[in-house]
Amino acid sequence: MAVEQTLIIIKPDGVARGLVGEIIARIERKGQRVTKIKGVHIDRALAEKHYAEHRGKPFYEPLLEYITEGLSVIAVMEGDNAIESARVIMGPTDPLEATPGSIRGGYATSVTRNLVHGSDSPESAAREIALFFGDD
Ligand code: DAT
Ligand code: MG
Repeated sequence: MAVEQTLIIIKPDGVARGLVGEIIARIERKGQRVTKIKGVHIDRALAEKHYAEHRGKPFYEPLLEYITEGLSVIAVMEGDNAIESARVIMGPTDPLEATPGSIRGGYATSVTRNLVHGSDSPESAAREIALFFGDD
């Protein structure tokens, strides 16, 4: 097992709906621990950097509008296999394909508004942690 760090974002509707504690707790119960956490209203420039790989895709503009619509909570979480472990708890990208026991499957209804982000690889995690916490 590898100890990893992953970047978790509770997206704006998750914060607005009061699901921050629930989402963090679900990932904690799987075995991860919070090492850094803060609230950020992500602006357009930061969103473009975070989602650079999706530029030009049909869902890119709605995705940027969504992620910039209000306060997000950004956390670094750490533990054994943190990256894949958090994504198992989150469920697949489309909440309608996610099992009800997952965060997305249980609490979200649309692929655009899928509540939570988790890094997808060690390289993404390092890039995203530097992007959101590099100046702290
Ligand atoms: P994930 O967030 O599961 O890593 P991703 O990196 O492929 O998924 O996409 C980033 C976000 O973009 C995703 O959380 C929601 C949105 N998205 C992806 N595919 C989409 C689609 N087919 N339609 C609408 N939004 C989509
Ligand atoms: Mg992704």
